[in-house]
Amino acid sequence: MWWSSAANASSVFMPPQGTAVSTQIDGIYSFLLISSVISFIILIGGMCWFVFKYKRRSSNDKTAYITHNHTLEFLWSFIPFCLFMFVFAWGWIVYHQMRAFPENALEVHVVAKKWAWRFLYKNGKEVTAEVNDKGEIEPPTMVVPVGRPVKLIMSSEKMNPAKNDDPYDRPVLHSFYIPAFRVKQDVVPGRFTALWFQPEKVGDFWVFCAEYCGASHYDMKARVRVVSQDEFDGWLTGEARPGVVTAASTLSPMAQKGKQLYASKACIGCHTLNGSPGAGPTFKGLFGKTETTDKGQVKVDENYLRESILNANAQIVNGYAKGQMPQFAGTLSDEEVLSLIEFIKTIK
Ligand code: HEC
Ligand SMILES: [Cu+2]
Repeated sequence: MWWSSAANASSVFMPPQGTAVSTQIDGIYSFLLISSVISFIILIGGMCWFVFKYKRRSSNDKTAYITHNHTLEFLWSFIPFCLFMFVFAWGWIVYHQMRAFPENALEVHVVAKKWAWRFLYKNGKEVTAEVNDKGEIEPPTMVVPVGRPVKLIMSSEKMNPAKNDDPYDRPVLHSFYIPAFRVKQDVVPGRFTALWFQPEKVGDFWVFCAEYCGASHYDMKARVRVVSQDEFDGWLTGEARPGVVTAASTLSPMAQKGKQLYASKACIGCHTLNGSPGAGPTFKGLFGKTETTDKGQVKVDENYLRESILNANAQIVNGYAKGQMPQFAGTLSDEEVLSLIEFIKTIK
């Protein structure tokens, strides 16, 4: 299945179980599914059978005078009641485990914005989406050690946290979901929420944003990479970033810097490099083309790019909405804007 392609696929309905709690959750779900199917068969099957068996066959048929039956009424209330209480208690126990945070957990901070995840480790290591040497976007990859509890402390921030007076730039609700671990938690602006899991399988697992009211949550992909403790320690203190080979770049140092800003300033969440539209227009072939905006036709040159980056709402590209892109005036230096422009020029 496509959603489990990041790890070894196994189950038909759900991705492989990457944590101990996923076995328990799948147990509850299977129980609910199977008991619902059985109830359905008894109820609907019984109904059909009664319709057939007690069909009025002639005008002499009289309905028996039945007012009630204590035993039956007690049973059809008490049996479902026991079933529901059983499911409630079972769910309570598992939920309680999921909310009891182990003391020795490795803590990782998760910061969401429109439309990307960022992972921060205590030693200052930061993971964002990146552009690999093939020019493709690599989703941010959170690396964690196997067999050890991990606690995520999550928050949602503005696209442009340094700037306060942009009316369009508001943090939004997200939902952090790792299907293979069976854990999901809302990420709420203005407060911290938390989540923990203990990965039991080495491998790569997808992270999705399961919040669907908003333009591009569907596109907020990330990965959890579960590795051995040794490999984790080496990664945490080392320079290497997942998916990015830092060797021989053909970009000029300035464009190289622009490429980093493209990832770190969240442009990556809205502007693709491969021609497909995201929340904003793609950067592919942008420089030099003629763009149609609400102010008419414009040739895309350095000045147009500068204006588009610093004051996005000065002109709106056809087919896109005003107020989606934050204003970067006051948060990007001239040199940073130049670097971004140099980078955009290289995306042919
Ligand atoms: C939340 C999404 C979002 C983010 C983040 C974002 N943009 Fe945009 N951007 C848009 C949208 C939507 C448009 C089209 C509407 C408009 O013209 O304002 C756009 C337009 C542009 C354009 C004009 C494109 C064209 O086809 O004419 C440029 C250049 C641009 N953005 C650069 C950037 C850069 C550089 C960054 C990061 C520093 C960035 N954007 C961050 C959403 C975003
Ligand atoms: Cu989201």
